[in-house]
Amino acid sequence: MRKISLLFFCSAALAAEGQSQLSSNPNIIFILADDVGYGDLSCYGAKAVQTPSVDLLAKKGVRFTHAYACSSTCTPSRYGLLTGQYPWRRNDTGIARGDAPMIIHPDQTTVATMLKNAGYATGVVGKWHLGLGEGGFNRQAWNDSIHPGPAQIGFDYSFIMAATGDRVPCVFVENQRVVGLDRNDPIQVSYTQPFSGEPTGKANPELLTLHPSHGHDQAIINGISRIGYMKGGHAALWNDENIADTITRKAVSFIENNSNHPFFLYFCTQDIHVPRVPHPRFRGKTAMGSRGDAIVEFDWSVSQIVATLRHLGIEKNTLIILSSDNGPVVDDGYRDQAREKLGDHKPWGPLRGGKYSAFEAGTRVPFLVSWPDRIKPGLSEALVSQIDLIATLGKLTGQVLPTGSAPDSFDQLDVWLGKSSANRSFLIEQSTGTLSIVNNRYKYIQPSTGPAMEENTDIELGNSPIPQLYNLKQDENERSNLATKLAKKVNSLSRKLEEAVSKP
Ligand code: NG6
Ligand code: CA
Repeated sequence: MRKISLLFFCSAALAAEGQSQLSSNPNIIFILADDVGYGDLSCYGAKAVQTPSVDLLAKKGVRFTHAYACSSTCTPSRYGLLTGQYPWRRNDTGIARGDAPMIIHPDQTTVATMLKNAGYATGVVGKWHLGLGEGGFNRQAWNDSIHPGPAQIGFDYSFIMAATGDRVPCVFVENQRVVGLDRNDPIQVSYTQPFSGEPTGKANPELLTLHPSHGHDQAIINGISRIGYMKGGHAALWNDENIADTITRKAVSFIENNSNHPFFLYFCTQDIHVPRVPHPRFRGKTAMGSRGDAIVEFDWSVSQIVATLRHLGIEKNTLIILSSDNGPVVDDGYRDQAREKLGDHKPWGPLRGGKYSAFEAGTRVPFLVSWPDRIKPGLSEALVSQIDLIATLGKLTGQVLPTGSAPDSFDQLDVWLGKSSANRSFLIEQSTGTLSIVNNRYKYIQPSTGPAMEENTDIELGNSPIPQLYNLKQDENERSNLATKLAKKVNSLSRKLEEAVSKP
């Protein structure tokens, strides 16, 4: 009898504790822009485009100057962000095709599974690009329920673009079913062969309203040729100029539907990835053409999220993290005048390189953390990485991660909330060609045989057959290779990198 009542007492106490932990937990929104560079936002120095809503988050929160994405392209960057495992620990995390199988395994712990366990309502809206279902021609269930998908890695709700704006299928997928599909017009997708009778950008350039500059000459959807071939699904096709409106509306609805208990929203914009087709109301808002206008559209999406929180009275207890998945690119495959109209604007800010690159602009990205109830506004120069999202939010919500999960993620809560300026002890950057390690403001780039320059995008990739060492404190633009002069430093950093690669 005594035993039973004791047990009852304990579980009631635990439940009460869980409850109070939960009710004091903030809502969490991670806003992830696509290809927005270190210098693309006015709070990071841009003059040719104004981003007042993003700037307000920076003003109310902590703005980081040394924050990194896990990789200089999208799929690996997002893989690291959600799992806390560096993407290069696996060999299947490169830029995913639109018919790629789901890359994160359902048995992996993600930020979403962890927060779901903590009692959060979890949702993902926008660009996914992490593979879906079983993948492959004739195996992917585009016309049925697609498994596995976001629900299998912790997201209660999902409204996503399967891959990217420039890859087929050009449809939205809500809770793992294609939205608006007409059963009589099934979707077929192939990344190897065109469908006979279907026009392509290569064969039918006369049908295009936006022409490719490189690649992107396969299926034509809305007058824009894409990567991959697609047939059918006409009623389900998205309208490019409405993507920001559609996904922002879905993000807002998710917040409204979950405003009475803690929620986690992972909101990934298509802006400012190619093809850049901002809604007509944003056209001409900058002198930079569609790339600049897409930044204004991104800022608008942010304004809608914040206005919704304010309207619902939950702005103060909502933690917003805003960042980008990789560095900037000007011409990423379409003749959209981005290069011609760039003017003095520097998407990479004071950094060298860009998307795809081992130089800093590849992975050093804007990073803002705002939580009006708890954060004292400020600027932080601390070395931080998106890889730490899961451990940091685990600490915030009192979650213990299962052994073996998120091996590269460390709790940085005090730093992210601006209470500490301690640097992460070291971090690893991944480019399309090599790995680099940053430690105590020195950066070592591992030798690699890839090209120094990507001609199409006009980006310096940072590949070199000889070791590179830069002092980022004195030489942020990575001009002076100190590898010969500081051979000891090269040795210690290359050893540190090898150690980290061989065992997490
Ligand atoms: C590249 C595409 C580029 C973009 C990128 C992925 C070509 C020539 N280039 O292969 O346009 O789609 O992949 O971008 O096809 S990311 O931001 O999703 O990583
Ligand atoms: Ca990207």
